[in-house]
Amino acid sequence: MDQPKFRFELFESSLTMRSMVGLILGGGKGTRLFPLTEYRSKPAVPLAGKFRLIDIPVSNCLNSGVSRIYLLTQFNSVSLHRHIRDTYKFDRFNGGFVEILAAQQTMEGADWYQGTADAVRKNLRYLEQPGIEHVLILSGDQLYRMDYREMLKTHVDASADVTIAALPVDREDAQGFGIMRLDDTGRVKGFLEKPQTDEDLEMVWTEPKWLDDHGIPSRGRGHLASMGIYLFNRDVLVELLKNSDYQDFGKEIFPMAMRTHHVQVHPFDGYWEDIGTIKSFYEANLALASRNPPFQLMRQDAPIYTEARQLPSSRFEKSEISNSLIADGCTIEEGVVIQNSVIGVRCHIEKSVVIKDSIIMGNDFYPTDKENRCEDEHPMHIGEGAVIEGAIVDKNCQIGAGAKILRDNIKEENYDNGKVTVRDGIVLVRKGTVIPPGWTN
Ligand code: ADQ
Ligand code: ADP
Repeated sequence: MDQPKFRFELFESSLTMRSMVGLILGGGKGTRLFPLTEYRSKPAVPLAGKFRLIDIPVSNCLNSGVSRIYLLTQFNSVSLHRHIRDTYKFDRFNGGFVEILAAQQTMEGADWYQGTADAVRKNLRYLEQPGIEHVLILSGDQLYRMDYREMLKTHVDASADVTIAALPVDREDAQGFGIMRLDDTGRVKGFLEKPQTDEDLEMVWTEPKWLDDHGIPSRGRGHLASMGIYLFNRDVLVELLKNSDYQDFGKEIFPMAMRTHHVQVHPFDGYWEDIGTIKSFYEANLALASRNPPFQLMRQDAPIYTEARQLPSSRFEKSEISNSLIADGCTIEEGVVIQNSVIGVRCHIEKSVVIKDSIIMGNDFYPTDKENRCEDEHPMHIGEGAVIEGAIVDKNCQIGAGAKILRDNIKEENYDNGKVTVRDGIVLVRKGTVIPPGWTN
């Protein structure tokens, strides 16, 4: 008896998702991820050895049935274009696309996007096309898995104009987020972007019991943070943006919208990390390599998509590898020790190298191919006996034999000698850097 009803609901929900457009905020200038964003835009920054940041929100969209996706970016890099082009291919029956909308000179303006709301406003014409009922606005630098169909259900059940996904956080973390105060039905009655004072934090406090009563284990957390994931009725979004010149969703649009419209909360309590800073990016990558990763990359029902590179399996000699992700196309020689690390595609790691608590982004070419060697004939490898600890090594670097890149050798934060820089206590080796044999940071 239940079967036909279930089928009907599925059919109905897939129709509704087809009238939704995903809009991913691909970032300002990406300064907090510098120097990983020195030559590429933030959505193109490599993640977990073989993905790029943009793959997370795009995969969440595709797995939720949202297949029309726009990506807003300030700084448009060739690698982002190439990645989108080579990864997200749709057939004509599906009608899907992932389209990059870069800040550019148009009749409407010649400026960079001034803020998140301004970025969306400058692209309203894509949202005003027929057949779009809902617009899902997402951040491009977060690691989480969410079924947006559940969010749409919350939105429709509450007859809301706008729905914001929210995560319980403690008082200390609350200062870094947009925090909401709710009424008993989950309708947003107060919104403060990054409250700092005790008085402000008190104003947007939610009784943990409310969360527990609504099926979200509060574990004492009394603030509901906006995750930067917004579902708008298309017409409401257009109206809010056209009738104001507000630049920012968190600071301006929501405080206004909750007074004039029905803004509902969609509570969420899964793993969710903002990976917009070097520290959070580093920690999230290493967490993915840990024994019990908080975010599961291996999920048949909700895969994370990325470019299919046609690389062979990695090859190892006798080596000691633990709590690490090793991507495709790598060669790892004898006596290598790799702990708590992420090793990206096409790495060639020579004998007796030690890599701990580090992210090695990998190479765009096979380092062993003679024609791919750089002008000084060093292959893009990690040379024999090199030691790397607490570092992020961007793509296409050559680390000479016996070189040492160690967090214990950091002398000062923000130190920068053009090859190596320090951010949040992590040593960063810039893309394409040649570190000579025996060099020490
Ligand atoms: P923040 O992340 O601090 O807080 P913001 O800097 O506006 O807010 O960034 C939101 C997203 O938009 C990020 O992915 C960012 O890269 C991107 N972005 C920023 N400026 C952009 C621009 N000009 N053009 C295109 N993309 C841009 C927000 C909310 C908070 C919420 C947190 C959750 O304002 O209320 O709690 O996200 O992380
Ligand atoms: P990023 O530094 O952001 O990772 P790149 O611009 O280096 O990105 O591009 C990475 C990918 O593009 C690699 O797969 C590389 O093989 C490929 N690639 C690099 N140069 C070219 C090129 N000229 N034409 C086609 N593909 C290229």
